[in-house]
Amino acid sequence: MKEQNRTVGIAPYGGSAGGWGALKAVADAIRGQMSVKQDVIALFKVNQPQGFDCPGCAWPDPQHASSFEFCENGAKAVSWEATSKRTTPEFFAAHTVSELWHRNAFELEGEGRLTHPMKYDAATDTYQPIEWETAFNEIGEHLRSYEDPNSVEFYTSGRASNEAAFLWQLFAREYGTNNFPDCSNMCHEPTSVGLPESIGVGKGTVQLEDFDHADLVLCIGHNPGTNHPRMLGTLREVSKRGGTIVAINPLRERGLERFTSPQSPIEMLSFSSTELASTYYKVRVGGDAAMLKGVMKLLLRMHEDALAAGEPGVIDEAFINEHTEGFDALKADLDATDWDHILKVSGMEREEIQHIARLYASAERTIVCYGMGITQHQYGTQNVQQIANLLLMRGNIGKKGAGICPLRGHSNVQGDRTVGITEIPSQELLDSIEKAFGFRPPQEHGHGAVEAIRAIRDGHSKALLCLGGNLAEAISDPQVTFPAMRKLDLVVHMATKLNRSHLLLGKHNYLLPVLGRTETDVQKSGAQSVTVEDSMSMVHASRGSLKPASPHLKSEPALVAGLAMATLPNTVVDWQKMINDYSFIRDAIEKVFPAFADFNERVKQPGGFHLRNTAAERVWNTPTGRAQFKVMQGINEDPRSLKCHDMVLTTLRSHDQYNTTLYGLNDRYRGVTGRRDVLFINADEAEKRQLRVGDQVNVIALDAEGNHTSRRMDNLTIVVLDMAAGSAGAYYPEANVLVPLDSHDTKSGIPAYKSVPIAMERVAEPVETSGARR
Ligand SMILES: Nc1nc2c(c(=O)[nH]1)N[C@H]1C(S)=C(S)[C@@H](COP(=O)(O)OP(=O)(O)OC[C@H]3O[C@@H](n4cnc5c(=O)[nH]c(N)nc54)[C@H](O)[C@@H]3O)O[C@H]1N2
Ligand SMILES: Nc1nc2c(c(=O)[nH]1)N[C@H]1C(S)=C(S)[C@@H](COP(=O)(O)OP(=O)(O)OC[C@H]3O[C@@H](n4cnc5c(=O)[nH]c(N)nc54)[C@H](O)[C@@H]3O)O[C@H]1N2
Ligand SMILES: [Mo]
Repeated sequence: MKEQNRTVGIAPYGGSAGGWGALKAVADAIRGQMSVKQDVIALFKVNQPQGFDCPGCAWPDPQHASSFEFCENGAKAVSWEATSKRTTPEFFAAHTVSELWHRNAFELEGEGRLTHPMKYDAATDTYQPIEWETAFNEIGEHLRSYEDPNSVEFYTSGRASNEAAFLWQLFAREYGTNNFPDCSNMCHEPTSVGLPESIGVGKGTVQLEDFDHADLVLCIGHNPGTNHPRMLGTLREVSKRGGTIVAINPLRERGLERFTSPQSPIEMLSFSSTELASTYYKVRVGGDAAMLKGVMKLLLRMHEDALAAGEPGVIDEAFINEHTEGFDALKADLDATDWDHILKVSGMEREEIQHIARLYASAERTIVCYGMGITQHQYGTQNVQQIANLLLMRGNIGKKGAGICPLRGHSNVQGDRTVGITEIPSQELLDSIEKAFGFRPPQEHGHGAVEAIRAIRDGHSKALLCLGGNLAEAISDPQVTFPAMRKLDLVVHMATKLNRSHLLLGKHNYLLPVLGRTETDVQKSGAQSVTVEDSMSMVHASRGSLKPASPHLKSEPALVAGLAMATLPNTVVDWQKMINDYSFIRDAIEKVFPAFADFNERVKQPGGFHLRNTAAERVWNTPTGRAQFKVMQGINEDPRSLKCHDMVLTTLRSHDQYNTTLYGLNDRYRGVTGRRDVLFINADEAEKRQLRVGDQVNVIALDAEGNHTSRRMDNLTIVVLDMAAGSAGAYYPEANVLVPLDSHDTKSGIPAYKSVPIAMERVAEPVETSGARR
């Protein structure tokens, strides 16, 4: 293959994040996907008090937004849903499922919105239209035929509204199971599991206003320029007012460095930008706990030195004494951790860690933001707890301008959890459901995502019902997952667009189309609103305004209620009443969860209302009533890795994708255009292996001992980026072929998507690839 062909679509990006590039990308998305008239209506209503909640991300909205909040990737998410393209029964009749299986995500979702309820017909190998009533009755019959309710899995993706998710868990629990694999199991589960142990609540403690008062914001392992672009506006304000932002990430992400605000005419016209992160540290993939331990170790030192010199210390002893437990154990652990190990695992210089420690010690108010770079590891839960430790050391929780800020993923993933989507329900939750509805929910815990796949693989689970999402592609290990899915007896998907999970067929398969968030939802009592909860626990209403993509769509709440009524002939729940008027669903939510008191009234306030966060008030909901310093044994994901893994791969989102949905094949800020078949490494690593940009390699996943496994990706093209040594990156979901199902955090079960030890072998005779993979 010719040299110039191999580097096609690879060129460094020189600009800032946002700016004209973002405006152009929005214009392209809108032109390509939807008619101009609708886009204006749609975009202006996104994140407005009377409009719909943007399906893009979970970053909160300023309370009194004067103009609509502009965001490139939000606009893409909206136009993707509001497309005028349709995946009709005629389309399905013309293409067998076997044929569609060979298309990639970009091509499948590119066909547009699903329009009719469909059922798979094995004789023709096609999906065929079916009447709603028939579909409900058949699915109900299948579900009633299983002896053990725990052989059914109820998956939830985080776009479902509070109303839909609440009915979903009610249906599953009345049916008799707590099997709730959900996207949160692959996302912020370490937050949900780790933070309750540390501070008594599994959510972030900050609100948007806190960013107006923070002196220091540490951004660890998240990529706001792509994944929560509206956050760049907040960071820009922090920076403009003189606050310090430090980014800690193996990749130098443009969105964390510089930002041109599309809302600022001056920045736009003068091509200027605001510098965001004043300091950028490239931690090695999986090296965060080591870095955090290094910072904490130095704080202890600085504290002792200060006290010895008769100066005030840097650790908040008064706070620690009054509010916490376990500090001595943490100290002992930090003392026992040696610097060689810290430096080797973090891949950072001691001076760099010292710089972070000094900044932290001198800041009065610190916020730590983090994302998937922290959670998706074998020690994800402990990573989160080390962040909590760091904040507790200086009393940075429950103080204005300070706190912990997990960047949630899907726009309502946090809300779904709040209203009961959990495989490990508390006794309190189960009792409240019993009291409110009069049936006794199953008491034993159910399956999370990885457990669900195992149960399906082993034949214990026979049915999978998915409220949105693309579980088969989102979860690790297609080698195991895909064949497992094909063993199912019943598969039901409720979705807006076609994806590859829908093409993994069991014995009986249904594909049911739903209304999107941008669309009007009219029920007996009139047009309905739903509610969502953002990353900062603000609950607000969302009401669609666009004409539904097809007259045959059902809203998610109506669909769930339809399934429940068809499955449970003796149900004690008045499903129909709640569907006629969603305010009755909110009344029911309020009955089960007292935090939602006066729900229907409070949600009418512009901007919604804030759910109480006890830790933010320094009320610690832990068994002893105190916040806990949690010790992490060891600082490396895998203690053996120092010996055998010289290269660890992390899986990344491009700028042109929403999880498994591909909007396009570009990754503007990382300089990749029209392709995804790439492997990112730094210049030294490339040189060491005598690799140049455009060369091809095969990537082989290693087991814990460093042996080659059968999991591999062939013919990836090398792209050199400014990133940490010993670290490689490839795109999710394609790179899931490298992640074994059993590689996950032992505490939370989250797959270790961001720490895959790999080996590389050079491809001697590079081959032409299509750029996009299946
Ligand atoms: N446009 C768009 N928006 C989205 C999404 C999307 O796909 N597209 N997805 C939504 C969802 S569900 C989620 S969960 C969020 C995800 O948002 P993010 O948390 O930002 O997710 P990622 O892009 O997976 O990775 C984040 C960053 O972690 C860094 N990283 C990788 N490994 C490590 C590590 O070991 N340590 C550290 N410190 N950093 C590391 C990567 O370089 C990357 O910059 O975004 C949400 N918003
Ligand atoms: N290797 C690797 N794997 C990962 C990750 C990673 O960083 N690396 N990230 C993980 C994370 S953080 C997450 S959250 C999961 C994502 O896992 P999921 O949430 O399961 O996946 P999505 O790609 O968001 O789902 C996309 C599909 O949702 C459907 N959909 C879209 N909007 C709606 C709607 O309004 N209603 C309904 N019913 N359906 C809708 C469409 O059919 C679309 O095809 O992936 C995880 N997997
Ligand atoms: Mo996520």
